[in-house]
Amino acid sequence: MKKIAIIAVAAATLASCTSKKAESSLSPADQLRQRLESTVNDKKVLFGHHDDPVYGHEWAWEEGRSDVLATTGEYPAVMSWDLGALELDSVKNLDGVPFVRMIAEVKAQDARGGINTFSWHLWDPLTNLDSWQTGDSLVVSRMVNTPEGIATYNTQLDKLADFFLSLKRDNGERIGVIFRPWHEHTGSWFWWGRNLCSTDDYKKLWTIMRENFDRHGVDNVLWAYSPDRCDTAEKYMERYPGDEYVDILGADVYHFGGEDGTEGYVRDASSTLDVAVAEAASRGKIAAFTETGCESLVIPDWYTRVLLPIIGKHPVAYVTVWRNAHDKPQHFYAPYPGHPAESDFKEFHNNPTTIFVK
Ligand code: BMA
Repeated sequence: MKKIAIIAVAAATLASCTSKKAESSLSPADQLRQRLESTVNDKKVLFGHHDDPVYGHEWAWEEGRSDVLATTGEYPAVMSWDLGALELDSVKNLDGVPFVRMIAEVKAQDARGGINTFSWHLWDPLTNLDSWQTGDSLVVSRMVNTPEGIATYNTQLDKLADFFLSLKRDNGERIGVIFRPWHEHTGSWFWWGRNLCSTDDYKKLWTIMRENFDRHGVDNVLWAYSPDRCDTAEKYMERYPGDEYVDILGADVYHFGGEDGTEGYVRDASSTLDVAVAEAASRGKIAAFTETGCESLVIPDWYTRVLLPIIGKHPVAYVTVWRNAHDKPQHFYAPYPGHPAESDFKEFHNNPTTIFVK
């Protein structure tokens, strides 16, 4: 209830400072930008979970179910999705989520006052290798520098642009969403990673994408840049495509190694978010903790003891944890009913700073 009250007050404040005319002239992306900015100004943080309402720990594809809902009574305020395989004309994404269902859930999340964000674990358009195939270090170079590569990349982008344009409310208004392409590029586990392409070629992935989306008239996307752990601004900004291409400065940092890994996680998440927050502030952008988590929640009070202090020190609009796989029992990042981390997660949910939605 309290969370709904917060959203209602925020909405009323926004409505009172913005005339109806000015509001309707804002693009869906700019409306979402305002929402995220006011979240940060109010010192709140939206909680997010990947694929939350379509499957969870040991269940899949039921409607209305969610591990976060089952443990807290509310849905995550941010639903995270992945578009991988849309570019192949597949009806399901790389983790088996039907795109038709994803679109329905995006609408449902918007209707309950929540937000949607998308990543893209795509297949290499020229050789059809998945995102994790790093044996060929010329993939990006061919994609952005050869006529065949650019044409094939644009064919993929046409499909993504059409997908984003199709995200509409019942009244026909487009739904503002976040898109976070080419993520974790400061590591080298995806074929667009740091050791697999030049800085210039990485930036071209963004510029070609943006030109394509602009040609399609996509006006409902905020762009998130999300490096993996980086302890200096120099590393973080090395491949930043430019202020005109980015709205949200993120960080993808996971907690590995259980309790032994706590110190390293807190250090790396803090140093990366220090940079994201400082760069966002100096550029008029929004900072976010775009991906994190402690797999299996081997630390039962991880949410309140480890994560909450980090986000308390870093003004981020949202924090997103990765998925609760239905077919890999140890691969989950939010607790499910009966898990030892459940009561701590309820406490995290009840903290006055965290936002979930009904
Ligand atoms: C990884 C794992 C994989 C999944 C991929 C894309 O972190 O969760 O099982 O296929 O993300 O969602």
